[in-house]
Amino acid sequence: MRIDVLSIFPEYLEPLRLSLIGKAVTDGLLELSVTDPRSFATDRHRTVDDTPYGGGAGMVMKPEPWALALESVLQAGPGDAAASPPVLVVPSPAGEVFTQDVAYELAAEEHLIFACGRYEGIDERFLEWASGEVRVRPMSLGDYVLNGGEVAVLAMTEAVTRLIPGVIGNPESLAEESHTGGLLEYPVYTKPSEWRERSVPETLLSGHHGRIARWHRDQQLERTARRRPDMIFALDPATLDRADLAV
Ligand code: 6GU
Repeated sequence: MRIDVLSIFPEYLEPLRLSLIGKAVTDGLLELSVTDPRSFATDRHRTVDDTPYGGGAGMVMKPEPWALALESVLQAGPGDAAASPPVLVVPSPAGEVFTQDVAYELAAEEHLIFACGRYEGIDERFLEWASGEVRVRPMSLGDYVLNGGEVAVLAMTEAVTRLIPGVIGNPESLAEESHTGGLLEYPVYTKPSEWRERSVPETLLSGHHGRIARWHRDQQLERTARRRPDMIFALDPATLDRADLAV
């Protein structure tokens, strides 16, 4: 996979070089590049933003430097004419909510481009024009406001790249985690079995695989019902067994 990030604060994306994502790059599983639209601004002051038409607070990113930056990464990208066009993810609190399902969809793509707007966003005409070149997906992390898309891109790229085969050492850890299977993860314990007068739940020490599996499942159901009742209502009833209904 290739990931391009367009940002006027390229240093903000430095953490992508660290840890598991950094290793995916070194291992050749991921090609990662950050492009600054400011380097495509042509005026003396390298202007990338201006005041909004119609008034209102804040500044709007000018379309031309973003279009030139996008064209440059489209030229440099894998550019397989037979493949479907790249996906342009536009982080915005006004976007579709980014979920684990979206992360799996994006992990199957050949080329992802993230356009990090700052301030009040990018001129809408850039997005209109871009939708003729790429598949545009405005994406939000959730119902709160960040100053710009960079932090959201760090979160989304981590969620996506860890799903690329080979990035995570043990693929079984992907199958069990929260948000796969529609339930939150169960609580976990390690040694010692007694710590500050607290014991590990007895079932986990029993060595009885059937009872342990049932305990895990009950914990998932209880925790999800308490913390995320919305997820319980969204469950497919066909995925429930008789014992689930007793929880
Ligand atoms: Cl993706 N971007 C910004 N700027 N704010 C957000 C967000 C994204 N998701 C939640 N708030």
